[in-house]
Order: sequence, then structure tokens, then C-alpha cells
Amino acid sequence: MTQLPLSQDQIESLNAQGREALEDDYGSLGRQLGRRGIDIDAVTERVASFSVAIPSWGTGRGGTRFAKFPLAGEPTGIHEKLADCAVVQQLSRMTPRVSPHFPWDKIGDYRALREEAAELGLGFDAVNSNTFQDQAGQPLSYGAGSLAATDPAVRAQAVEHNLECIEIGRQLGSTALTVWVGDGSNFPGQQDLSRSFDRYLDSAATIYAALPGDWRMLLEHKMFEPAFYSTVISDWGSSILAAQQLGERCQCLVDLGHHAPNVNIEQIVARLHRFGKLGGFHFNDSKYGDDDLDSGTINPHQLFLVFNELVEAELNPRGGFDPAYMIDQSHNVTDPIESLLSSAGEIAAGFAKALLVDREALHLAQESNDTMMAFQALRQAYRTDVTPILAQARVGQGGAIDPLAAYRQSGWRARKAQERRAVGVGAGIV
Ligand code: PSV
Ligand code: MN
Ligand code: MN
Repeated sequence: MTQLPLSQDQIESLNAQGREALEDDYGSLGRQLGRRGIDIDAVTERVASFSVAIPSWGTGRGGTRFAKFPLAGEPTGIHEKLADCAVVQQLSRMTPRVSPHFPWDKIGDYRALREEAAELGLGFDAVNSNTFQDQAGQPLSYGAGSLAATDPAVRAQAVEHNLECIEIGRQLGSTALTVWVGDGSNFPGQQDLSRSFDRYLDSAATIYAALPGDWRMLLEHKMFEPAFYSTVISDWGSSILAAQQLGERCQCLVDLGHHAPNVNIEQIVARLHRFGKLGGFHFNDSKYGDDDLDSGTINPHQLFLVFNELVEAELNPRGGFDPAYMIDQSHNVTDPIESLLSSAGEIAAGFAKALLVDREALHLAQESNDTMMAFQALRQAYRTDVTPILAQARVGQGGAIDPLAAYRQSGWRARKAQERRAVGVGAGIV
């Protein structure tokens, strides 16, 4: 039986206070959309079936390489992280899966963990491997790289870790392995740019060969950091080349913060989909680099344009369309649960707005080179306030009309501050 973390009665009674206003707003938006030939209930239904995974590490306070400022009551291990994810899911009804990270989430019994998650109404999404840090007691260092290291023993160790992640993921019910490596260089000449890619491909092929039949391997590229001169899988070009060489079930994962400033990410989405290689998406926002700020806080228009391409891709699935969506943020100055609630809403808003685009008008304008009308088709959808649709989608599934208000009223964090042990200060993580 599902054991939800918050009192459902309390959520319902807060909803009761907001229901009349919601019905009024929903009715008004429904009439507006009706004039545009859009059935609001059909859009709400699509939004209600939308979901995005939470990274287990996103439930804790993040940090920068300068400092981490812990929050009283933040989770100290995977069990507490799951409880916090369940809070986000109970209120938002858009985040039913957790993406674990190893060895950060290492424990003894993964079958029991899967059951524990199920009791909280959660499942597991892609498993993330970690060969960008050294762990206590690890025989060999990743200081000079992991999957692309020159030392074959280091490469073997990194491969072995990924195989272990697959095995853990199998027990958790995951069906994808996400691989992001920090391998790269800080000095011109430090690394042979071609041979390092060869070594990466070789290691990745061994991992790919071990994938269960219904699994995918997702390659996450990132332009820089921790390496500041060259990175082995630096961009979508390197990523798609690797994915194409490795095989059909190897695809690319786009993290919004992993590109050069001003790169046209929506076009990357279109390109990857065109060749059947769009495997997943990490949502966050950024101003300068891989800032991992909350989704939609800096550039909500980009988020909308990305979803516009995703909706187009879904309408033209070509070989298939099933990207793994995840929030990948570092919550340095907020309560992570609040950031996750707000971000899930922003992401769903991007999706909802993309659903409102008059595609016939857009395609017609594109075909006839009517630039202004093509843009207006997007602009009209982007300008629409979809708040009532999101609230209705949540409420229809038992979630909160106003997730942040309900969360604050629950007193969850203050209670956890009493119950959980304190997390130490120190340098941050990714
Ligand atoms: C590092 O940049 C990173 O944030 C990547 O985006 C990964 O998805 C994440 O760490 C976890 O490995
Ligand atoms: Mn990421
Ligand atoms: Mn990142």
C-alpha cells in the first residue's frame, strides 16, 4: 500500500479553498482557447500524463566549488532522499521517478529499496554512473581520466563501475544508463585529441555490450568543466558520433547547461531526433555556463522553444520518440523541494505552451515563407498563461493547486530538521 509522506487531507482542504478561483480561471482560459479551436481538457489531459524524473542528488543542498551551505533537515542518504522525492511527487504529480547516482546512493539491498520507493509512489529512472570523482578506498585514481584514460587498468575500473550500475539498475527496475564523464584536458598538447576519443569509444563499447536487451545507454555531453581546454565528449557532435558507432540503443542526452552560450539548443534537439539519437534531456537553466539554476528562471523562452521541437518530434516520431526527461539542478540557496516543485511546474508550462501552438498555421506559414505569421504562431502560444491547466492537471491526480503553499503549510522541512542528522559544511558537488 502506498504511504504518502504528507497528509492528503491537509492538501485537499487547502485545495478546497482555491477550487472556486481555479474553476473560474480554468473556465476563462477554456473559452479563450476554444476561440482558437483548442479543447482545454485535451491539453490538460496531455499535461497530466507528462512526467519528469528527479535526480536523487537534487534533493540535497548543492554547492559551488567554493562552498556548500547545508540546510537543516536536508536528506542524508537515499532513504531520506526518496522521502523528499515523494513529497515533490505527492504535491506536483509530475515527478513519479527518481534517477539514482552511484556510488552516492550505494546501499546493500536494492530490491528492498525498489519496494520502499514503490510504497512512496515512486519508481526509478535512468541510473547515473560516476567516474568523475575518486571514492574512498578506490584502487585507481580518475585524476587522469576514466573511460578515456591512457592506463588500461583505470579504463577497466571505470567500465567495471558502469557494469555494476547496470546491475544495480536492473534490480531497481531502471531501463537506462546515463554516462557523463569529466575526461578531458587543461593544456594544449596534454592529450591526443583523437586517441582519447578512441579509448572512450572502446570502453563505452564494452559497457554497451553489457546492456540488457530493453535498456538504453545515454551519452551526456558537456562542453567544459572539470576539463577547461578539451573535453572528450564535449558537444552533440562527439556525442552523436559515439552513439552512432556504439549502436541503436545508444543515444544522446542533452543537458541544457552543457553548451556554449547562445548555442541553438532547440536545433540540436531537432538534429538528434532526425537521426533517432535523442535519448534524454536534463532540465535546468543558466546564465553563464553549467550553472544548474532552476528551470525557467533565466530563459523560459528557450525552454518553450525546446518543447516546441519536442512536440514536433513526437508528431513525427520517425524511428521512435521516447526521451528520458530529468531535472538536473543544483539548489544552492533554496529548499530543494521548493525548487523541484517550482521547476516541475515551469517545465510542464513549457510543454503545455508548446501544445498550444497552432501547428497547421505554423507549418503553412513556414511553407509559404511567411516569417511574421510563423513567429506569431509561436508567440501566441508562448504568451498564454497556462497556470490553470497545470493546476487542474495536478488536482485531477490528487496533487495541490498551489504546491508551494501546501508544502509550506505541511511544515515538512522543520519536522525533518528535528529528525534528521545534520549534514556537514564544505565544498560543494556538481
Ligand atoms: C556535471 O555537469 C553533471 O551536472 C552532469 O550534468 C550530470 O548529469 C550530473 O553531473 C550527474 O552526474
Ligand atoms: Mn546533467
Ligand atoms: Mn551538469
